[in-house]
Amino acid sequence: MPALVLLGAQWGDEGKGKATDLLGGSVDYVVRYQGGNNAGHTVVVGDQKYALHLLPSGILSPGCTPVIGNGVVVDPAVLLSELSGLNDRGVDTSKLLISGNAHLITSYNVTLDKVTERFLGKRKIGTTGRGIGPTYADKINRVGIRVQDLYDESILTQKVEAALEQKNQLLAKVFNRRAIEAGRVVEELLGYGDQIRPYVADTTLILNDALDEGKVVLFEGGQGTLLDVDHGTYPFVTSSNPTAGGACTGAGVGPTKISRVIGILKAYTTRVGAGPFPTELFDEDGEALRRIGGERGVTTGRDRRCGWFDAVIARYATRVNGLTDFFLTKLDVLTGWEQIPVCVAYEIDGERVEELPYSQTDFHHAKPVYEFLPGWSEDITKAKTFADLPKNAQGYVRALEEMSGAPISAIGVGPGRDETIEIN
Ligand code: 2SA
Ligand code: GDP
Ligand code: MG
Repeated sequence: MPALVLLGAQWGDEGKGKATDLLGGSVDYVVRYQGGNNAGHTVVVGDQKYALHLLPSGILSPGCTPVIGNGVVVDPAVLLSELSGLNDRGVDTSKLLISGNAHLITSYNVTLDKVTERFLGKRKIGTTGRGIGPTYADKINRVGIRVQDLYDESILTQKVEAALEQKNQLLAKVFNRRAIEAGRVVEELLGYGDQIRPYVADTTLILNDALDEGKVVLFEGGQGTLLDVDHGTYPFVTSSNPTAGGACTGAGVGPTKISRVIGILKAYTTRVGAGPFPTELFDEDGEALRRIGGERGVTTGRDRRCGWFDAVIARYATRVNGLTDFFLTKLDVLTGWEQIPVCVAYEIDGERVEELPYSQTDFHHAKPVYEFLPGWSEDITKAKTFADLPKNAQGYVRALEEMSGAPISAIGVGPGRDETIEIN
């Protein structure tokens, strides 16, 4: 098993943090390949709960080297505070590696993210306000600041000045804001340089060498398939590629090295931020899923929108990621419903549609076609094997597997590391 990818099959928050942590003991490297501190991964180890935003979840596994790849955007202040928070709790973070090619989230990009959302009003995306979009925009516009720039003051100054030239005009003319002084930004960034330096490395070289030596590398996605800037519900997406291909570009590893792509799939659906969501519930069932599932943003504290399982989305995730298998999470949250609706297709303008429509207009008009599966009332949180699950819970898992296009190899029945059923 040379390299594997673990990613969100829906709109994020499927439980990737727990799944990565679970595999952490058997892999040598865990690599973040996209996104930044917009992510929020919760990992429960014994009675300890960790909320990670920027760092790979593998940082909690002592034998594992955590890596922040070139495709990630790094807020240096958040990085340092997350590291010191873990150090204070006794977690060794000294093995962390950060790509010198990763882009930095600067304070002006955090400002721009926030003022743009305010400016958009009703049309806003509902971003996390962490500067993600503007930082990726700078990268594509070739005015981004990279981690390696922290070590050449003259280059850093030129780049910050170039980046601010247009932005200051925009801030003044559109957002009615004061200009940002390049000198101050440079000073702030240089202040982080020395503290980050021990971690900075040529991560692409290290990862490829490790793979050549037979080491196991796990790529950990942030967000999810439908938040992908190419394959998601654009424009209501994040500005990177959480889908499997992102692991190659975001870490500098070729697709021939990847032999397994695991989709993390929640037993129902959630979404944070704006955008279409066909199975969204606005009734007491939605409220109950939110309450029982603890569906609240790990980064922003926003309530997550909740709805029933959507097999059209799961099939789409199988297709665009080439998924080999799924981890089904939060099955325990569904305990207690007499019957559980599952969306098997959409009705769009009077027609039944089995595949996710590529047209944004069609997706906005999609109404779920439900099948109703029998529920269960027994507590499943202590189940250790598939056979321990009540018959109807087994039936629910098998039905989802059938509809989603890839086998389910593990089932989450609680947030803890050991609350997982593995299926061979
Ligand atoms: P951004 O900030 O530019 O990436 O926002 C763009 C859209 O992407 C969504 N997004 C997320 N959706 C789910 N979970 C995310 N991480 C946090 C969590 C979210 C939180 O784990 O709970 O705490 O709010 C995440 N990050 C980005 C975002 O809602 C926008 O729709
Ligand atoms: P991520 O962004 O995909 O890592 O997911 P989050 O951490 O944002 O949200 C998933 C939440 O579900 C976290 O609070 C996890 O502790 C929790 N969780 C993960 N798997 C399970 C499970 O199988 N059952 C229950 N009840 N909670 C789970
Ligand atoms: Mg999350």
